[in-house]
Amino acid sequence: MQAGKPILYSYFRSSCSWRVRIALALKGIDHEMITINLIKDGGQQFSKEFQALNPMKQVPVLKIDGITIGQSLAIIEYLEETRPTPRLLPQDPKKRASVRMISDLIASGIQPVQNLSILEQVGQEKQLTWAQNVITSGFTALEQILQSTAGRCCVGDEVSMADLCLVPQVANAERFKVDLTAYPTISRINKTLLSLEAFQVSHPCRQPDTPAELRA
Ligand SMILES: N[C@@H](CCC(=O)N[C@@H](CS)C(=O)NCC(=O)O)C(=O)O
Repeated sequence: MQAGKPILYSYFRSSCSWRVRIALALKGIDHEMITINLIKDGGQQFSKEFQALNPMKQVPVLKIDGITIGQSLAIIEYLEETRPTPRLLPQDPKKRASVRMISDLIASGIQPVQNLSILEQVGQEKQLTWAQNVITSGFTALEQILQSTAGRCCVGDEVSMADLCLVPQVANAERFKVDLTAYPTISRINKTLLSLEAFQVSHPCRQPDTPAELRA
């Protein structure tokens, strides 16, 4: 049976969706997009149809090659294994470990603790400080790690999965008004990556579901 075009379920502002959008853009994978509004109508991620796709009720989800994958890093690793060019995990096992360490630091240590559903539980009044504290503590560790791994990118000079995690997390930091002056390496790498086409076309300000006032 012929599988159709891959379908990405995405929300413009979702940093995890942005990771996958960058991977698809870098690897030149033609796909369709279905947007899931995480806010509207109490959140479209809670609909029966979407829960059937991802019981975690989160984006991104990618339907590809006849399977459905949730979890952005699992999606990126699948794309890497099935469509290896350009490479997003270095060949050298030590560099590969660094890429995974940085990706996990962001994907397990920062983003989930400032995700929408957590902030809702923290409450309107405290959520800005909460998010700022989470990101500051994660970025302090990351800045230190990058001192020994970074070149032009998070690990050496080649764009990797770690960079796909970094840029969307910096966007979250900016949205939560985190002062980035204490993180010169993070800021430098972010600036370099944002000049690349794959990061620009996948940017939250340029998605089909980006509201008019946030388009750029
Ligand atoms: N570990 C997951 C996290 C996915 C996640 O947190 N997605 C957020 C958007 S970035 C979401 O769908 N949140 C919906 C909610 O909190 O209700 C991944 O890497 O894909």
